[in-house]
Amino acid sequence: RDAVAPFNVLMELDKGVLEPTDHTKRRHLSDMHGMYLEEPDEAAGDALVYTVHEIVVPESPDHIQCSTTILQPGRVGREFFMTKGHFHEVRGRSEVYLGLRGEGRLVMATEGGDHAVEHIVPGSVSYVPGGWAHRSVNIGSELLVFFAAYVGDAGHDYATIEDEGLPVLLTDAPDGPRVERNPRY
Ligand code: PAN
Ligand code: ZN
Repeated sequence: RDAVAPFNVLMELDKGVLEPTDHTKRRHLSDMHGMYLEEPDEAAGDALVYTVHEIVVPESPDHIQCSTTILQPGRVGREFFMTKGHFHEVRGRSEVYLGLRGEGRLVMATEGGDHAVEHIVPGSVSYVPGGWAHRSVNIGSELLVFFAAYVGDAGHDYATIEDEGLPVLLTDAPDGPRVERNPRY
């Protein structure tokens, strides 16, 4: 068993910043090449899309990985800024998302092509069962911030959905955010 002493981390609820944080990763438009239907405008440069702050614990099923994600508002073509999205490498591993700020959607899908879309708002608790790929989308005009906790050895498989994406897209339509079939899926 990996011994970890009890500890506390403080979160700035509206910013998602963890203090102390063990590890921070940033994803820019260039990290998401080919994941949006359209190529980003050159004027957008290499904009920051999201930041993840992680609490690092051993990658074992005895532990629970915790992180916060801060998704910037923005669009590429008609699609809202989103995370890359992934299956867990160990397919059966589940995850919980707690919404803290902003307005988003959590798009989930199985390898068989079933899909589900849930809301992320302050106070929303979303349960992502094992076997469901998941991607979060910021449909608002401010930051989207959420906390995630998942089984320690889950791992991340980005490759499976990298090329085709998920069955549906979240687009900015004149009457509001729209869930559209993904033509590439
Ligand atoms: C989340 C995600 C985080 C970033 O902590 O890892 O929101 O999204 P991507 O990992 O798809 O880039 C989670 O689902 N962890 O398992
Ligand atoms: Zn996950």
